[in-house]
Amino acid sequence: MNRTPVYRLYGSELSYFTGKVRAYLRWAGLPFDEVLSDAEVYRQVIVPGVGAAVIPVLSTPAGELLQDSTDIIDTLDARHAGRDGVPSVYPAGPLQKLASLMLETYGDEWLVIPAMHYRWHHNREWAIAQFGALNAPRASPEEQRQIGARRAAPFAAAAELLGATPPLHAAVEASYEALLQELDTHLARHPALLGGAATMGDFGLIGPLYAHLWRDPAAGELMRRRAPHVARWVEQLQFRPAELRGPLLPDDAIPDTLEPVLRRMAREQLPVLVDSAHRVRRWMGENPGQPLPRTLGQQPFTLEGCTGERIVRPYSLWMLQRVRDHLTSLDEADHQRAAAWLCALGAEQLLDFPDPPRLARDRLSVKPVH
Ligand SMILES: N[C@@H](CCC(=O)N[C@@H](CS)C(=O)NCC(=O)O)C(=O)O
Repeated sequence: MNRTPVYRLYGSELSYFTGKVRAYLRWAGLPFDEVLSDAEVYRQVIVPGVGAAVIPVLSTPAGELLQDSTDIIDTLDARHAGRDGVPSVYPAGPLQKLASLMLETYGDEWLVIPAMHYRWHHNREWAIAQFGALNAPRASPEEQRQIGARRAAPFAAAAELLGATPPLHAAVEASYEALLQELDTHLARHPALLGGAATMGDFGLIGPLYAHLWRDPAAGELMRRRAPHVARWVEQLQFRPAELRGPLLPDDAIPDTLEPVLRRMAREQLPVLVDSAHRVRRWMGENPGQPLPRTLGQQPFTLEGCTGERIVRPYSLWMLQRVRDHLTSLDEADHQRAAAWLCALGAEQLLDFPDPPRLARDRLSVKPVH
């Protein structure tokens, strides 16, 4: 294979979804270079190229600019997996693939709550300084602080909008610390989520667990102290990913130790997705054919027995559509096996999910497919 960089990743060490795509590119062994998304790059490449100020963005040898970590990984997986020793992010086994897609949705669309909480409520000054330094690398420290505060403001506000309001802080931390414990127990026995190899679910979890929860100082200290096996997995997936290219568990098995994590997803996130689906269906009925706004009002959610409010994100349903597409594509025997497994996890809501009309991605939100 030609080893000169053919892909270019625009993004930042601070960014959740850049960490996901970077880990994938390294794991897949695809040659790429990375360009920091400073103010100039946003102005000259990202905003004109993708129509929104968002990272990560990947440019391809054919001159395409891809955005959205899932689309990027799916595009590269379709082009490269199975050639030149590049593995696929998708397990061949139907149950393992289902678990992998569920965990991607959980990492991308739910663990944003603890990630943003720890960054903006425990590492705020540090994060502002980093935002400034990365956005304006040549500015003075004072200018960087001002630029950082301005650039960081929407992200800092997002922590509360996503649900980490002051009354929920203790619940967010209790839920995250319990998750760390569950993952630590699992990763003490297995190199990755489904055995010896990373799959899409690992790339979903590495988003929050690298940039925010491993790399930010206070959260990183918590992870290294409380969950050393999780820290080891983060470091392998981000820096030594060849170590996570072994075999998956045989016979489409899901490790027992992963079940508490999947149960947590079913308990915390799935009811929110069901509620979102009802709201999105209603909105689509009232606004036929229209692209959906990025957020659609507020909805209640429950963490560790505490109820809060968060913004409704139609985009999450596009992620879930991927899980539903996989489930509905299964033949009868596999579907029955998946149904029994989902019921045992308390995830039966995935089986009779109130699917909205079919959705396509539309920059940072979604639109109906015509
Ligand atoms: N779902 C998208 C989300 C990308 C995203 O949220 N990127 C963040 C940085 S990690 C960003 O640039 N956000 C700007 C914004 O949300 O307006 C993906 O998978 O790429």
